[in-house]
Amino acid sequence: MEYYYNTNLFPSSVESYKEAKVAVFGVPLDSTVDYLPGTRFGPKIIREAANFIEPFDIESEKNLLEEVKILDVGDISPIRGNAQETLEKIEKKVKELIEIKKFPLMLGGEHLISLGAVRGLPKGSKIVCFDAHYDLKEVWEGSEYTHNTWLRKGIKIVGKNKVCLIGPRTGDEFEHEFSKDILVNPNFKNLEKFVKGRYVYLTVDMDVFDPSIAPGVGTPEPGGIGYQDFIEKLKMICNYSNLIGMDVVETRPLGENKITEILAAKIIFKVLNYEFIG
Ligand SMILES: [Mn+2]
Repeated sequence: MEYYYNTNLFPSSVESYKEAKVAVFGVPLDSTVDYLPGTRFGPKIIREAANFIEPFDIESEKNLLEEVKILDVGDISPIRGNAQETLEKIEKKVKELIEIKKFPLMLGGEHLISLGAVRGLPKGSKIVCFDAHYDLKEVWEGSEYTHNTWLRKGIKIVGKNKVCLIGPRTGDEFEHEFSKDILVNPNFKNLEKFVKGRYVYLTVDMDVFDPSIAPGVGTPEPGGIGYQDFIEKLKMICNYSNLIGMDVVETRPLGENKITEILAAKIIFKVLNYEFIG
């Protein structure tokens, strides 16, 4: 078995689109407001980190690249200053991949890109969103299309009862009020009930983790979850749902400190292990 290592690409185990089961693509979109810019480099640094970590998984005792047919299909270039066009491109890509039974794995980029993916999901799909923030504002900095507003738009598509938020710990009073109608931080039993047998799209904003283990994010927020806690929930989601796609967003480079992108790559490997190897 040959692997195709190239730090510009996510590690791939097949050469052609036709053979692939998992299609990885990046969307190098930066935050609309440059408080802590750099999420446009997210896809690049996650790909580099993914080439660095071991494809062999001790828990499953399997080599991910031998077991799962992965192909990096490149980037979707965001259109600067034109969120709608960027979202349309993502929607089209996700729809196309799901139709031909491939698993879309999107690397961000700021969290707005997840709205494009949600638009491309089949009817009845649910969303599980790991995030420090509600992302439920109606408008932010004069725009309805930002990382702070995307989930509000997403809920308009899938419905309030089809969204589960894990890890939110900051937001304004209006988001907080709105969030009372959706499933937030469920216990294991309720999370199992929510995902069981359903098509689930998983979106992981890296700021859900505590900044001590994931400092390289667009909007760090103290008091986040740890790796083991995340993994336990992830395992249950993968075991009980029919995972239809995923993204990992909001990673940004911090020079020599590469722990955030290594964590991002690691959790992607874990999802692929739980979902496709078991
Ligand atoms: Mn977010």
